[in-house]
Amino acid sequence: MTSDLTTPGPDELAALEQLAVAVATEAGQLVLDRPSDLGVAATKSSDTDIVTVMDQRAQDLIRTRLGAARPADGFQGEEAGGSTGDGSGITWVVDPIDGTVNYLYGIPAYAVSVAAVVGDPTVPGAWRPVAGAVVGPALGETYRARVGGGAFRRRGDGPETPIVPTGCTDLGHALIGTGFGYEAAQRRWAAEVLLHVIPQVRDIRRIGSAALDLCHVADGALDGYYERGLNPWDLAAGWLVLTEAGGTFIDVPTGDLTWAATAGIAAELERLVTGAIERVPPVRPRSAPGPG
Ligand code: LIP
Repeated sequence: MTSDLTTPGPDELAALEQLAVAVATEAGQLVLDRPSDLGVAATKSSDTDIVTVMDQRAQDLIRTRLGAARPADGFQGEEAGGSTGDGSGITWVVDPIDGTVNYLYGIPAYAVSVAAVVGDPTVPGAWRPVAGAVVGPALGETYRARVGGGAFRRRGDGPETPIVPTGCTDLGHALIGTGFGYEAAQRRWAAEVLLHVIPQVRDIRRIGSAALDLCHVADGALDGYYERGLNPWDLAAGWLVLTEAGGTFIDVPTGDLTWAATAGIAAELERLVTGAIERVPPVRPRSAPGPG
């Protein structure tokens, strides 16, 4: 994959965004028809890191559509099977169902996340999104963004509206999202960090989809979010929706930590989370991200 971080021109950006919305919407309709006998088809990093047949079917659909439209692009999906592409400078980073556990349990907080990125998404810190979409089919929500184009949300058949984060400037009144990961040691670590965070904020929400968490900071449903151990496909599209909405996004590749916030509390949240992490014994390094 290329190391070129050049942003495509405005016409290509608009086309990439439109394609991301189209394939995420189609995949969202596919997974919305949730089989009554849905079960766990496989596990990955742990026996609670699950894959359903719908994760793979949705990724196969997205990859087929993107390959037909832009055959020279690379592809990196959460499920098995990626490609480096043929020199277009664009790689699609896709989570076919972000919030898979919610999907398995019939909880509507899950989303299809599709992002076009430049650079190399297999190398932390060496890539960035330039267009993307997050579609929550059970929530009837579609978020879209492209570099320089702003961030928008459509709910159901309603009008598409521009989105902005809250004006929160006091961390003690901030609603903060987070997550805990799939490995027991990682969840214990995250819970111990949370013990230091939760008394200092309004409250915590654990939605279970990083893509939706990031979009909810972008549209003001959350004031901030942090999580450790996310993969590129969890955050690629939500990252761009957030920054194009005017939010602050920080992905610390070395620390494997992601956080997002409305600008008024971003520095405070970073200090709080960093301070909490310094007070908690480190967890063994997470295995490097990779499909499968
Ligand atoms: C999920 C993330 C969530 C995190 C979960 C899991 P998946 O992605 O969106 O924020 O807490 O551990 O990583 O596995 O459902 O695509």
